[in-house]
Amino acid sequence: MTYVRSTFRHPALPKNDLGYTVDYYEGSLSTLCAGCGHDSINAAIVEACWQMNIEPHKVAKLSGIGCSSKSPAYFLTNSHGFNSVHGRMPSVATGANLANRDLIYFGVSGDGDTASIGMGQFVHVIRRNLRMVYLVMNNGCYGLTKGQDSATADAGSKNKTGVENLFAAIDLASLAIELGATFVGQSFSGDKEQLVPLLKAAMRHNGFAFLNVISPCVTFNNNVGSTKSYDYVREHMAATATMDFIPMMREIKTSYEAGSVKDLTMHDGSVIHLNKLAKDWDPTDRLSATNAVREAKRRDEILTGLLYIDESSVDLHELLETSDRPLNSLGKEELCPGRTALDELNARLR
Ligand SMILES: Cc1ncc(C[n+]2csc(CCOP(=O)(O)OP(=O)(O)O)c2C)c(N)n1
Ligand code: SF4
Repeated sequence: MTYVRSTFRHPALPKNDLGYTVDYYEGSLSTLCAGCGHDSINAAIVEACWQMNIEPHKVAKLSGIGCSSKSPAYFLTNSHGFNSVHGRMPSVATGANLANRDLIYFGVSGDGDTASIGMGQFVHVIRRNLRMVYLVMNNGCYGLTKGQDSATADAGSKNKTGVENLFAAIDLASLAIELGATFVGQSFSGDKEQLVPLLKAAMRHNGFAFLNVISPCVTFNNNVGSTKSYDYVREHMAATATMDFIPMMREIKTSYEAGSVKDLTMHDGSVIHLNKLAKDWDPTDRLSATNAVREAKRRDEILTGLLYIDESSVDLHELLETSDRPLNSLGKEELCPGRTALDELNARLR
């Protein structure tokens, strides 16, 4: 492996509406194992942000601890970033978001980071509908600490040493739907075509957007008998729909057959255009989404794509009626309105 990356880029590389080529959205050279699924997800994030004409300095990347949580170093170098403590990314994201609502919050976590030590924080950030993308790079093991089974490893799945996992898996997508998440998607690191539009829609969602992305660990959990290996996931994926994301104000041009198509309008006027593949599934109906995931599981399939969305989602700022401006833009008068205002406030509480 070489640790030197050329900075040369072809002068004819396409530019987005901001005039940036895709390399402007890249991060540092990855130190993950060659072939790690996490690096493919990082590449999809770079592509999605470039296509969406996002100013990198308008993004804050947040993570916990793990190989997955190292990932924010490998995309969007020109963004804000905070690599926090194991399982504690949601509370850092909550604080940052409440202080500055004008950034796109991009949280990256692992199945260990979320489904074990971070479970308490995960369920509460869902409940609060914090506006952020929360992406779990799910490999069914603790990659960074040498491949122990995680809580998302399926019962009966075998790890690299051939030992079978005895315990039922926590299905993070089902859990998120059950707990009231307003956007839930599931994908595979090897399916960039599906992952990029899902990421774009998640970044535009007005609330908590959860993405559970199966991301094989080539070093510790890519063996025969593992249900998170590249081969197994490729053989067992079943997509709910093919999907286009159409940013606000763009004309919708499609060639899908009538009947199978569903358009979902997002808070800012962007549209998710779905060409439905899964029968008896309605992405705007929580029960239908729950049943679709369960039915797929019964067939030994991993349901991918957009699973559930609440188009009328109301995020934490709207619920709390906070200032519509970031705190750092408020002046002294607004932050400290003086003795009379304080007395009036106290009088109202008596
Ligand atoms: C408080 C605390 N407990 C345990 C650890 C050890 N530890 C580091 S990463 C990790 C699990 C990582 O697994 P996952 O989140 O699935 O990420 P992956 O490395 O598989 O991407 C653990 C247990 C730690 N760093 N801090
Ligand atoms: S140990 Fe596994 S999860 Fe970690 S970088 Fe290597 S392949 Fe990826």
